[in-house]
Amino acid sequence: MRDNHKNHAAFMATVFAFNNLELLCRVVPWVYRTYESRGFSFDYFPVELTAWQEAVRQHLEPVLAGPILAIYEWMMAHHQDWITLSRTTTLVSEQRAGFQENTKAWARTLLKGDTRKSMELAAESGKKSNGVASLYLDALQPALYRVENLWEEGSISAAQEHLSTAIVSRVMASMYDRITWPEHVLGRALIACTADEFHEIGARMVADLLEMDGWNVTFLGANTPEADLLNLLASDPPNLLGISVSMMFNLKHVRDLITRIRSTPDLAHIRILVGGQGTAGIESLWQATGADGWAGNGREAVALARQWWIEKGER
Ligand code: B12
Repeated sequence: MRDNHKNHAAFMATVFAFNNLELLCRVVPWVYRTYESRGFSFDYFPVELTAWQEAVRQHLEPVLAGPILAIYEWMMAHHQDWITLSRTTTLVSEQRAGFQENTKAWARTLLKGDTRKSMELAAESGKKSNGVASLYLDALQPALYRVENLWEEGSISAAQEHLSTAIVSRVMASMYDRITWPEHVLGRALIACTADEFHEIGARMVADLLEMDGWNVTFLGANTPEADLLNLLASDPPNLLGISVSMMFNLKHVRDLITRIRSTPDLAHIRILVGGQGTAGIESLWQATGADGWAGNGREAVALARQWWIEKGER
């Protein structure tokens, strides 16, 4: 609960910083649903929101508190609507999740903790042409989204979700060894997750797929502190920076980072691509981060990066 309140503060700060109420409309029904599936009464929310209002009143000057309190009032006035939406919508639609015929089977294998079978299935896929991309994007990604649905409903535990992710990481590491890597015919790319962002599998898929397309890739993984990332960029600026963000409360980090990069003359030329579930579904969101472009999945990321590289060569 303490983490969730910390996340609430960071999330509301993002809503205000981006001045984007659509964010609330996506996330509040999800919060209602996940809490209810874990045994909370919906009556909890008016109590929680009243407590937040009280905190805002206590800690902020009235002139600053006023607009914030108005948003909390609006959220409370729509309590019944949030309940309805929590029962009728999902954060990631089945269509966007890209569920395939084999998704349930993969999710079952992951949830059972069957590492060997996962490795065998992956090795089979890897032999086909475009097999690695297909394994990542048409099998593992939808399977993890499916795991998410089950976690959200309260049908599986956090431990089972961790188990699935751990197997996916091991499968990806095993594929890395099997890939025939092309020459580095394109530029240098650096892929990172923002500070406080612990979801790294999607970014890692993007990193591997870019490398398979001929980029010379550096992958930093989860939770990269902003100052350290800026130092690394300054020491050897790449042509392309990919930033991954899954949690919407981390969007502010993305915007702050990009603002700093743009205001540093030696880095201002870097093309910046953003992606991850925290940027998906609301176009104005990624645009407000100041990035040059957005891609919804690994294939789109590779296509856009290549297009940028070709455009650059033509200039
Ligand atoms: C595994 C997982 C975790 C693991 C991550 C471990 C790891 N090593 O990565 C751990 C346990 C750390 C975790 C923690 C949390 N998680 Co989590 N997690 C997931 C889960 C089940 C899978 C994530 C994943 O790997 N997906 C598969 C990848 C391949 O998909 P992807 O990330 O979308 O990536 C693709 C695209 O988005 C895009 N892309 C991604 N990055 C980039 C970057 C660029 C540059 C580009 C162009 C494209 C791009 O391309 C990728 C490949 O096609 C998701 C469910 C889901 N829908 O994904 C929840 C999920 C993301 N988590 C969620 C939550 C709530 C949390 C926690 C807050 C839980 C908690 N109470 O502690 C914390 C937050 C931690 C933090 N500060 O970051 C929610 C977010 C909901 C929301 N409101 O936004 C989700 C959606 C689950 C849910 N439905 O409730 N989580």
